[in-house]
Amino acid sequence: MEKGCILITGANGEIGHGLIRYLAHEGLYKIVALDRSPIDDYQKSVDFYKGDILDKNLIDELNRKYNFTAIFHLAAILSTGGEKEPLPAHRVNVEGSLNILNLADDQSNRTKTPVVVVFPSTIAAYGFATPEQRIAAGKIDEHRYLDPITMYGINKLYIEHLGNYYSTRYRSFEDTPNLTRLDFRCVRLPGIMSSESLPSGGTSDFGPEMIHAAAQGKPYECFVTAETRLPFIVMPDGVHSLISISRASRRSLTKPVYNVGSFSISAGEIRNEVLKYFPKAEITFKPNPKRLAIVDSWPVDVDDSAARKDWGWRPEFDREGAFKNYLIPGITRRYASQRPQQSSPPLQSTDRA
Ligand code: AKB
Repeated sequence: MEKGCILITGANGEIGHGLIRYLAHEGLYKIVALDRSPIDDYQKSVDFYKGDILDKNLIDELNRKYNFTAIFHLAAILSTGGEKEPLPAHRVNVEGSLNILNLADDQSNRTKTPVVVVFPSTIAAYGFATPEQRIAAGKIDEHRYLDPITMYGINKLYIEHLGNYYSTRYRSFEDTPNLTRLDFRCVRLPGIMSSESLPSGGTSDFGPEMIHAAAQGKPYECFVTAETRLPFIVMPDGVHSLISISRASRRSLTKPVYNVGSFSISAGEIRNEVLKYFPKAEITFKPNPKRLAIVDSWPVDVDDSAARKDWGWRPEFDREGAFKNYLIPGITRRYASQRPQQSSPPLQSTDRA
């Protein structure tokens, strides 16, 4: 049995890449990675399992083989993908999460040490009735407007509650002496922009897609309006938030769920930032009503003062630094070997609703 291990589900997703790189570089833990498709920047220190979060035999095998100190449960079907296939999304987002909570519950009890379960929730857990209401609400805390309109948002909000239940009340009617419960910790992430990968199946994807298209010399047709505003964070800060909450002292955490934020920006402002660095970028707006309705139900900004106060959350990158010091240099390097393809068709998300 391996000790001192960290499990990462959805390891091949955008956050998974960043998290594996960070933890592998630190070299403090054995990393166990699970995904349906192989992780491409395969690292020697990683035990990779190709498989489904819904495969209970596989989850049992992991439970038998390893003692997990922490689990980063990233596997999910995002908002646009979830609207296209709501029932598979429910299975992955809810049943898959339940499998992980049961694994962590079993291990916590077996080893008598609480397994820390880190769950990235999302601004999709919020839901505003109208675009006017979201504008009027401004920067919102963790407790209001929790009426999500997407399968993904509903699933995430439910798992926020279920995780908290597992860590505080689950099995409370059982006559089990010395019950040790798992330690559930959750951050609500805004849209994420990475210089290294493109998201798929999300609705905040217009931000990163616009920048990646410009760096490749491809025209981009944005699926929301220029005025559409969302909170965003860049990948290193997203990873940093998950690592930080996983290591915060339990006593400092006063809430089951914390907002983390960095900057709020409209699609038109992202375009302006992109044009500073890629003046020939061709970015047009052709709103897709279904995807726009999803974004219009999300907050324009988040109040993350509780995370700042309780566990010292601070993003490294503000809006200017995110573009100047992280996104533009990284994306430029990534596509440096490719020639501009001005005649290519506009880059659009494959997950258009
Ligand atoms: C999505 O767009 O679905 C995600 C999210 C905001 O959680 N990026």
